Amino acid sequence: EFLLRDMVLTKEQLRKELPERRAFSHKGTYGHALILAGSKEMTGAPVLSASAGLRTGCGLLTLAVPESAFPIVASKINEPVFWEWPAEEGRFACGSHTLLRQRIASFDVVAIGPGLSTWKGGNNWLREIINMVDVPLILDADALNLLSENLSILHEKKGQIVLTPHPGEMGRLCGCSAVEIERDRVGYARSFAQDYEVYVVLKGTYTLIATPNGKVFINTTGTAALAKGGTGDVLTGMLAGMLAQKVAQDETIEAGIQLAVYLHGIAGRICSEKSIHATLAGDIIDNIGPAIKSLL
Ligand code: B4P
Ligand code: MG
Repeated sequence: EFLLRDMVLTKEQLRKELPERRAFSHKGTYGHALILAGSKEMTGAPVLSASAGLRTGCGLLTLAVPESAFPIVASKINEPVFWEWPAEEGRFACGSHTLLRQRIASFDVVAIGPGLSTWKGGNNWLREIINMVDVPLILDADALNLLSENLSILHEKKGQIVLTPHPGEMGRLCGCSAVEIERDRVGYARSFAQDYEVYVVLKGTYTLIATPNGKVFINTTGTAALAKGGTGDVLTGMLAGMLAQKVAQDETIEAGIQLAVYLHGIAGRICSEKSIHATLAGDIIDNIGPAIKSLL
């Protein structure tokens, strides 16, 4: 029981980790996040992730989308810098990493996955990125599905990697069903994180954070208001926004991951006060501010 209490994330511990907002600062102080998301059919996910990232406090956010999705995505959101990525059949084209290689040094964190879709050769596309990115790299949604085809590309990583699977995606990564994952959430998350030396954020009613060195933390702030499409994309954006600030301030990322997961749950709880049924992913974004404020 003592051990369990140690693993639960608390407000007292996390409020100390909240990035400071200083009077003498500018957008460069708070980091630059890059999010690669979207496809011709999925134009909502990039918008959710990018807004969530900016609301979480990063100074600058670049949103890369396939050019086929660009006009729709850009018409929905004003704040990111847009990057039209060459497209093939409506999604990110393979062999189009040259520009990323040139610009990679300007980002503090990279997130990939929401609304990406999957395609033949996608694992190789992802592999090139894993080989290139030396700042924290967040993989979610279809990036996890592409990864499942060949997990060994994780061994080629240059920087820290954060995976954010729900139990279905975790099952695909581990070669078993979501039901089996749910029977031993701590066990699966811990061994995967240790075997591949990555952070695993295993989502669910009590989201777990497993670290490369075998620690596991439990978040209890979630709510069934979050059980709706798009809330995972919001979490990915929040992680990117928070880690950008941590990296820009030369801090380690573990507490940043914890903060993002904790605040996502609190934002959900604030929404649930109005209605646990009617909450939309966009409402979670609108309540990131109040969630942060509740920590101060
Ligand atoms: P996808 O179709 O891949 O759904 P998605 O696009 O990833 O949705 P989204 O990004 O919005 O939500 P996500 O789950 O990432 O997969 C859906 C399928 O996955 C389901 O049909 C199911 O088969 C499987 N699956 C997903 N969750 C499962 C679970 N818990 N148990 C068994 N199978 C599951 O992110 C949702 C966010 O909301 C997370 O942060 C999560 O922690 C939070 N959340 C959801 N319900 C919550 C609850 N009751 N309490 C607290 N937090 C909750
Ligand atoms: Mg998801």
